[in-house]
Amino acid sequence: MTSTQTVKYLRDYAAPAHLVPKTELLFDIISETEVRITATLHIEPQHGATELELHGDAKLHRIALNGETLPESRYTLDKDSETLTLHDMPAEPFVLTVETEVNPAANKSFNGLYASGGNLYTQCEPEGFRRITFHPDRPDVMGVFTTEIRADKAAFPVLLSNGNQIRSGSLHDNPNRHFAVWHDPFAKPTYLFALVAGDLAVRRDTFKTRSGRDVAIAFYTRAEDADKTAFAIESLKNAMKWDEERFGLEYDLDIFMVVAVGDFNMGAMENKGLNIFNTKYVLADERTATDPDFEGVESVIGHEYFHNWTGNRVTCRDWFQLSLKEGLTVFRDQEFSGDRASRAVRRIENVKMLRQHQFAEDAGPMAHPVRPASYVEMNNFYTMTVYEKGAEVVRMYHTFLGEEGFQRGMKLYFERHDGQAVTCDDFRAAMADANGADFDQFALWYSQAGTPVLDVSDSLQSEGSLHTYTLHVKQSLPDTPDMPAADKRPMMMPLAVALLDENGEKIPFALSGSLHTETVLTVNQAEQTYELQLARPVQSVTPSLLRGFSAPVHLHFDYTDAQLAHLLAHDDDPFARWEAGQTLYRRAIAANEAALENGTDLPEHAALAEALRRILNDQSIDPAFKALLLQVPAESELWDGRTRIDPVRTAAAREALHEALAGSLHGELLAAALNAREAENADKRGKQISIYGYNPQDAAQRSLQYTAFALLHRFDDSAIMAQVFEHYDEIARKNMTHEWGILTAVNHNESPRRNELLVRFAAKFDDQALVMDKYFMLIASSRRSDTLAQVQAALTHPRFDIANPNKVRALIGTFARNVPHFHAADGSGYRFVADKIREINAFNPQIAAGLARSFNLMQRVEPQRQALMRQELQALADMPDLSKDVREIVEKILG
Ligand code: B3K
Ligand code: ZN
Repeated sequence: MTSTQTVKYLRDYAAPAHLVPKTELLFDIISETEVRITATLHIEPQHGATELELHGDAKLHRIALNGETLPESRYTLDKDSETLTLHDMPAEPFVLTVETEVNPAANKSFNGLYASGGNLYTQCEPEGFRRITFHPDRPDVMGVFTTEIRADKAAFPVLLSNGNQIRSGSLHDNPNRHFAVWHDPFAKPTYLFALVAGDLAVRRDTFKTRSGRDVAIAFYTRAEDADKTAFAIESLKNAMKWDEERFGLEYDLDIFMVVAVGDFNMGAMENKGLNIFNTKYVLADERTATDPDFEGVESVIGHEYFHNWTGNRVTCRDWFQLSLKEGLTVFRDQEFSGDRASRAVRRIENVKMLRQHQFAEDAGPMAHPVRPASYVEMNNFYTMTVYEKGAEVVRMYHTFLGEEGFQRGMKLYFERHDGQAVTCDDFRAAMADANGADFDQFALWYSQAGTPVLDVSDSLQSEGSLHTYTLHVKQSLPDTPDMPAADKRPMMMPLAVALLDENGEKIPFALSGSLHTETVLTVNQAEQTYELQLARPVQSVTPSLLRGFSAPVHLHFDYTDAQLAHLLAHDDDPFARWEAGQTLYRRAIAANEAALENGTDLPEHAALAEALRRILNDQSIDPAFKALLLQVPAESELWDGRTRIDPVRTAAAREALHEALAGSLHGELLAAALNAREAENADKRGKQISIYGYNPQDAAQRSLQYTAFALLHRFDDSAIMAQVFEHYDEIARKNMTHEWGILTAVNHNESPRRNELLVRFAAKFDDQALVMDKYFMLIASSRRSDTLAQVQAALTHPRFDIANPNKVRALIGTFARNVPHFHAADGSGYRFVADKIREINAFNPQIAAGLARSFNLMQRVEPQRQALMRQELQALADMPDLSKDVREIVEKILG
């Protein structure tokens, strides 16, 4: 392997030699293919430094020092590291003027300044600013920005940048051109810089802060999308209010702008005062968006808004600290969503996502701590670990300290660090100091990768009137590529527990003097024992462990199936209750898998079906929670801790469980689906169709309805198909959640009728880009035997565009998660995805690197598939022009 990658290490951090407290930018937009940028940097050398290092890869026209053009002999430009070194600079403050030129229309990496549909947009985090001009471009170099934009009035009527607009008007030399000047009074790093120019519609609103200031709200979209921002605007206002009420944080500028763009590498970006969003997380109406889409909009709008304090006002010292802002802001957006509605359901959804994706990352070749120690391409470290595990780490402070203590920590954090670029240790110190708590050992969460394992066992002893319940907890940490288990030290974590008696009642117990019905144990040693004195005699104890998923770990306890059924029936902690069901599902699928491997009969799973029957019949359970209880773990969770995996067999075993349950429970499932439909319709008779909008209560009923419906299709697919065909239009007319619910349920059906439905769906929404993404997702997620052929055909669909990240994620990304097809034994799935990585690598390395992660499982699949995967990855690694983004991932997987 030819690897000449430059690795950056956290341990090499050095404070900046030059500060840039003030930056003036002039963007002269000639056309979408030509933009000239003049950057005026007010530079303050530190400690007499005279060699200035800037980063950039834009076309450089001129550099001037205090107004005098510098000869080329005064600087060296290293193309590989995109570093411009200026020699013999003054040791006193000076002004550097840099003139560059870029071609936004040719920029298909969507990093830096790029064109989309004739408009111009920026994306600068983490290092996109250097695609525009030259600057130290590191987050600990913060400054105040003033930005002037000049452009043609007709082609670029809207000119936006960060902060407040301080001037605008026509240009004297050309009345067809205009300008706008924006000033952002808050010092910020370059990664939060943003510019938008183009022909956009705007929808305005206002928000009054609790101190009585009026904040203008403006949402910019293409004209044809302007009618789909109402929900996002409401979500923003809810988020602004929530941050005031729960965190005491108020917005600081006079205007908050959001711009939606269809070409975007990720979800959204928190640029100061000018958020730029993927259309997917702004545009939503009931005809085109599902309930989870609405929930996604609310949560991402919240997330980006919350960054204004956790990210922008207090930012990261260096990119290794990314979780400082991301883990904290994910925690905040999760709390926001939980406070809005269905806290328990939201929590379980977050845990599901963490376990499916972050646990898999932690168990694979890309495993890294929440604060990575090294990287080649920073864009590869916007990971589930940094975001989602990072949020769990923040949640653990909250669990230890409680809401009040946590908020005391937040207050101290802002008192100490407002306006600064800081580290994860600074956050930890604020939490500790504000509460007199000791979080020294807790620091290991930031440096040790891999999911910890807790092996828990128990015993019950009675002596006279003394009943002692003992929990024994053993903690272990796995090997990860960066660190062997032997070098890892025990971590500190909260373990929330309660004890259930034979009736499902919580048993009060005494622990260190006080009486509890549940408690949070502090686990901080390799092995430890907790003795709980029961307040009354009991026949048996069933422990409810890791309640609320109190720590991001694997917990093993040798429950009997009967104990799990007991928890599933009675536990009052929704996570623990759901988890009991999940464990039963995992056991059932493992039994199926063993039977498939040995060629024996599949087990019947009668006891599990019985437990689920009680759940289905229990009218006291929230329908959204009931839907979650009916969903079996995804394959990636089932592979936890395993090697020599045959992914297709796992998928078949999982599918066989679905079929068995559908067979045993079809009466109950039908009743549940019909009741849920009835409940949703009850208050709507005779009203307009638009009443089928999003609200959490109706969403819960729809979630249950279509979870049950998808299972029913496994029981009797031809009857369901006939019914769907007859009622499709009538159901689909209600809203997209209904339409999507039907389509996903029948999407695996081999009959031509399924294809006909998809064709109708695509024809109906041909002009709706976000719905066409759904169409491509349906094609790519089907278990039908011809799926690869359909995916290949979809590549030539007029609405497919390989340059558009949403389309790539919808078609190719979804296919790479389609277990039976991606892991097809003949290697056709691997070959297809590798070919697309090769193609996309040429223009959008970030998106290509995202797809390369699909091969993460390579080391853990059985030898034949492993060889097929290796062959594809090796071919990629051998490409001379492979981007450093993709190379970093591919080489790590190859090992
Ligand atoms: N901070 C951005 C992510 C930037 C990703 C760069 N590859 C969005 C967010 O987390 O809010
Ligand atoms: Zn974020």
